[in-house]
Amino acid sequence: MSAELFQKMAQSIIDGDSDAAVELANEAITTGINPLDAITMGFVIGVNQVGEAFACGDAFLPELVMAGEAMKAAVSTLEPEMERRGSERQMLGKVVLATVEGDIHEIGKSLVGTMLSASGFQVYDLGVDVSSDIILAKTKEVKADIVAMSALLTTTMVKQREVIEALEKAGLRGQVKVMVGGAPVTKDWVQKIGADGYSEDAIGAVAVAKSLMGA
Ligand code: B1M
Repeated sequence: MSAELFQKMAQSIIDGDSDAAVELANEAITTGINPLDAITMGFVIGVNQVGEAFACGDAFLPELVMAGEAMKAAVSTLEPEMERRGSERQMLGKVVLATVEGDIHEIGKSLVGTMLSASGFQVYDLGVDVSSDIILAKTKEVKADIVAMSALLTTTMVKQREVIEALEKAGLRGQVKVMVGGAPVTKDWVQKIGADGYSEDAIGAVAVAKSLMGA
């Protein structure tokens, strides 16, 4: 039963059909399916398929855009339920979150933000295409414990290093942990840029953030 629903979810993204995606997300909520399962076992399968087709030249930018819009609509529909299910309510720490400069991919970053706030972190989501200056200013302003950066492009990953360098220059690196993520981010990259942690997905991001806080 769920398998069929997951398949329909993937298909709604492949079709770029935001209305169907929202309807299926609502169906997941009413039937008690874990919203994160709906995302990872349903909608993400579709968006990955469109991404692969785009990489091979079998799909074009309009399809990528429509898939992205449908994915965003589905995740936004599921977000309140993810927040509602978050059981831990104590404040674990302050996180400044952003997709780095030059990069407008927001879905994975927002998912990480939702999971972190559902798990008890206070999240300051600065959005996408955020410069190191803005990240630095917000880090200072809120006295963040963690700076969390997403990058989906091999060309924008370098901005993660730029932010770490800016934190060092401002004398803040000793007071703040840095975690990074996004499809092209690897363990090697994390070591190379001197970040404190990374994760391949949103659930892992919560575990990493907690361990960085010593929780
Ligand atoms: Co773009 N795009 N895109 N895109 N897009 C990719 C990333 C790409 C791999 C597609 C491909 O070619 N196969 C490719 C990058 C290639 C590369 O750099 N090697 C690509 C490209 C080339 C581009 C453009 C350059 C296309 C163009 O214009 N010619 C352009 C770039 C624009 C820019 O940013 N300047 C572009 C644009 C877009 C859209 C706007 C159309 C749209 C985004 C819409 C939006 O976000 N509102 C889009 C989409 C949808 C994708 C794919 C298909 C899906 C991304 C996504 O949302 N995944 C993507 C291919 C793919 O990844 N399969 C692709 C679902 C999401 C839940 O996963 O974001 O990976 P993800 O996040 C995960 C993990 O990575 C991790 O947890 C999340 C949840 O599990 N994670 C973290 C993410 N951040 C984290 C942070 C953490 C920890 C974990 O700690 C801080």
